[in-house]
Amino acid sequence: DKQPVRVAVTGAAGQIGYALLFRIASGALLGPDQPVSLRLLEITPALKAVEGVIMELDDCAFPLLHSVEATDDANVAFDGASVGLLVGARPRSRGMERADLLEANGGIFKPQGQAINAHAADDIKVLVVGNPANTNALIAASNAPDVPKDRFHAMTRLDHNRAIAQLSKKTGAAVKDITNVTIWGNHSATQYPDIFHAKVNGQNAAELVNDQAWLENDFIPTVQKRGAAIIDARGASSAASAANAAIDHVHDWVLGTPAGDWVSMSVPSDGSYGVPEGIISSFPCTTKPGGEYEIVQGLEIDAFSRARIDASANELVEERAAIRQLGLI
Ligand code: NAX
Repeated sequence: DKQPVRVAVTGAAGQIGYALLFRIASGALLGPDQPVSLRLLEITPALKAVEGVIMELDDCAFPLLHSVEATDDANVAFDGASVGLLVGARPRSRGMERADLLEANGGIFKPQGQAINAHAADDIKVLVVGNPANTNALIAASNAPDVPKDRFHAMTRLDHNRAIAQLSKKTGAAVKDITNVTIWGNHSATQYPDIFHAKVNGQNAAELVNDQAWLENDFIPTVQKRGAAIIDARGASSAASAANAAIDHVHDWVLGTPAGDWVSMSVPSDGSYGVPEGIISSFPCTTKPGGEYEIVQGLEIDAFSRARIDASANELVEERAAIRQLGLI
């Protein structure tokens, strides 16, 4: 029998946490034969709510759930963890400037990076979901100097899945027949969903659609602003779809992407495609079982895509300058 893998989840009492934990415990994250041990991190006032979630996890009697523990101490939560899902973050409140938002999140992701550095397992893989996810991931990575930088990712898989869904609606093709979609840049309204390399039943998606007006005025803004549309309709931000995307990201990171396809992951830039080195930006990535990923190389980028990739990367460069100024990295 396999030894349990320890998975740390922050913000466990939140709405994404509630959609995420049951799927991790069911085997959707690491596979149907891999037992998991959950460590749930929350702020002290939310620990009681977490106890309620643990009662429900118990009541599912998941065969793969080896143990669950809740704590308000990051050093305990990340102790021995091989996977860290960093979901809890400080949301932007009314009138909050970007610097205030980054500073408030620095107060969360700096100590969590330090705790990961000191206590996580050697094979730790971290996915940051809490916004501003890309820059929060950079704060955590920068405060974990002994952990390889490529173990810190931010989530743009929800955007990737949203792009596939929109393309499926437009073309009438099944989701399973759509491959090679890419999200470039930041998980923000500047992100660039790219269908110029995407395929629908093996055919180039942009050529098949052949509708520049739809691309510019419908597809791209719909994907960029989908989070706001869901808040508007549901009265709360995306939770189940965000949890699903987090499962997809880590599942594929650990278990590999299908041959011929890729996924969008925000990873530390190595300068590929002219994206400034060091920022955590979204790229098309392939993975192999065991946890290595590679940025797909050699895609042709035309002027339309170039301008959009640059705009989103520039936003990340500005956020990096702001967290440097605040002494967070
Ligand atoms: P909730 O407000 O429901 O839950 C967040 C939880 O985090 C709360 O229970 C809070 O007590 C906890 N928390 C706060 N500080 C903490 C700390 N220092 N340590 C541990 N826990 C802490 O938010 P939810 O809807 O679950 O969203 C969580 C985050 O995901 C938000 O930052 C949100 O913006 C972000 N999202 C990111 C997405 C992405 O694609 N990258 C999409 C969905 C979502 O908007």
